[in-house]
Amino acid sequence: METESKNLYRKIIHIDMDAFYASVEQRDFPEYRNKPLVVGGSPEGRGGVVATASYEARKFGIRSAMTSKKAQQLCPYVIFVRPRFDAYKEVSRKIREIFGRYTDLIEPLSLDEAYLDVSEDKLGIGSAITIAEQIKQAIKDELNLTASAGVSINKFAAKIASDMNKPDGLTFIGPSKMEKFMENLPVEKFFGVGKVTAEKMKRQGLHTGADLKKQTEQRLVQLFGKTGKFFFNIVRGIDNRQVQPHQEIKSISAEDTFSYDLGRGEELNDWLEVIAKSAYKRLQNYQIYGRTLTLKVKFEDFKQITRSISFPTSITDLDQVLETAQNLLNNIELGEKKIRLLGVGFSNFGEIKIRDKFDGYQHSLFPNY
Ligand code: DCP
Ligand code: MG
Repeated sequence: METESKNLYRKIIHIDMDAFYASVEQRDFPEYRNKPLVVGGSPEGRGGVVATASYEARKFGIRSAMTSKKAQQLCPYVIFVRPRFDAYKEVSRKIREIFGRYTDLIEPLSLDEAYLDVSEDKLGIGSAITIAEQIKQAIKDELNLTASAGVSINKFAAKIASDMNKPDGLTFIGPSKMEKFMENLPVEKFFGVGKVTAEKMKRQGLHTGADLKKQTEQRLVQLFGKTGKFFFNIVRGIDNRQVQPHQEIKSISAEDTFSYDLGRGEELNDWLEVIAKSAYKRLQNYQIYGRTLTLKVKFEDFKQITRSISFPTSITDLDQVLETAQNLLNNIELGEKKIRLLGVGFSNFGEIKIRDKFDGYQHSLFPNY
């Protein structure tokens, strides 16, 4: 029945801006247009590496992560420009705003790249291909930049697809083409297959998806550990990873409820130190520092208060954290009341960071089967 088949497959779009930093530079500085251009690095001094190269520079073989020296050898008159991260962040915000017209299920992977789940789009368009076309057009009209899109039924295929017809591409890998497509894919194209794994695969006679498909799941797990399971599924076109909208980090905190209520003079200060240190550790994990420290106190009667102090600059030092938290606690009129929970939090961050599903700020390439 039609209503049933309608929801059989997800509609996933992967969008990736073309030669991102370089295109922004060429857009903003007409003198760079149609010229071989490298963002990042400089041929003089200690060198540095290429962040990205304009398509004109790529014709000479210049690529991301190459040394500037090498880039200049390949094209002696290539132009080097300094990155302007603020400009790229601004574009990044705007493309996300464009995505947001169609869905709230947006998972940014970097400034220039995101997955969208448009299985149920806000405007009721229904066709993921049409949505991808509209997004590309909006990026052109409103930002004077081009993006490439991949449309498919899962994240993996959508991401591979967006890279297939760059620049300004739109590639659709539908369910009927999926398995054939995966079979023809060289092993290097699979997630997590770096040089070392690729070599290992080739030694085993595994060159393409089709070769992987002939292996049993057990064999793949034996060879490649947990990732083997991912390979087993992906060559069959199965990738159930959800598009996970990340949230901007507004605060980072740690708190603890005590096994019994504590009054002043008991181990309250010790616990405060433990909790403050744990909150501070999270800050370090995320590499993000805020100007405001907040102490949260819940009393034995479940009433809760917070006390904050804001500094002119970010709190980066553990001693400052401990001292500030201690001062805030000392200034609370406790009387005979006991405390059942303490929390220490940080906010007022100077930059935007995205919270991952992990508390460690890394991306998960592999689903947890
Ligand atoms: N980047 C970087 N260092 C790298 C790779 C990328 O600093 N080793 C930066 C510069 C890129 C941006 O990230 O412009 C986006 O990376 P992409 O891999 O999407 O590369 P581009 O957008 O530049 O090119 P493409 O058209 O191939 O997507
Ligand atoms: Mg890109």
